[in-house]
Amino acid sequence: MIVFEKPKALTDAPLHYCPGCTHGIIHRLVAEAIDELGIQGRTIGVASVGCSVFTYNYFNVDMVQAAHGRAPAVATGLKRSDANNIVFTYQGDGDLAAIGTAETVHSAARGENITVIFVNNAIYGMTGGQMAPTSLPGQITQTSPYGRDVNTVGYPVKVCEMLSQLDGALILKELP
Ligand SMILES: Cc1ncc(C[n+]2csc(CCOP(=O)(O)OP(=O)(O)O)c2C)c(N)n1
Repeated sequence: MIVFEKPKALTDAPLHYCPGCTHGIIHRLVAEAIDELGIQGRTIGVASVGCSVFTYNYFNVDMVQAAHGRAPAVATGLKRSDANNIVFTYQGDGDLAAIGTAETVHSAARGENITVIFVNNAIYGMTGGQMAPTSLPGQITQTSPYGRDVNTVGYPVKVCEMLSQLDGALILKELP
């Protein structure tokens, strides 16, 4: 009897992530959900820019690479072109909450029927651990060696709380 195996929605490609990184675990959780829902054949993932830029090698579904921060805009097009598509993005906090803030907020405001996997590690990982909009007050990063000083750089952006205020994000639409 098989009690543990790799999800079908993951390829056999070896992961490139650093030891201790949680992207691999999160990939697995997403892949398990795709398997359980039986949607592998109609799922399209949108890879973003950041440590997880190579997700298109790891998910065993159709994948599209978006420019930095633009994954929700690409996902919008993929979903609207065929409502049968199940479309998800996979984005870090630098991608989603900094350069891609507009795409994040406006796709939610429009109530797009897409799934956004938000991997918030509170830094820019790929470029060396700089402060992100989500870095916590006092958090030490490469660009805040004495801790994030809210008096000079402001407070963290609370993305989920912010999006929860948008009517478009809250209206439940009928799924295809
Ligand atoms: C247009 C553009 N601006 C800046 C960069 C540099 N850059 C690459 S990844 C990244 C941030 C990645 O951070 P995050 O989205 O939090 O993902 P992580 O690497 O932490 O998983 C930045 C600023 C880029 N590649 N393209």
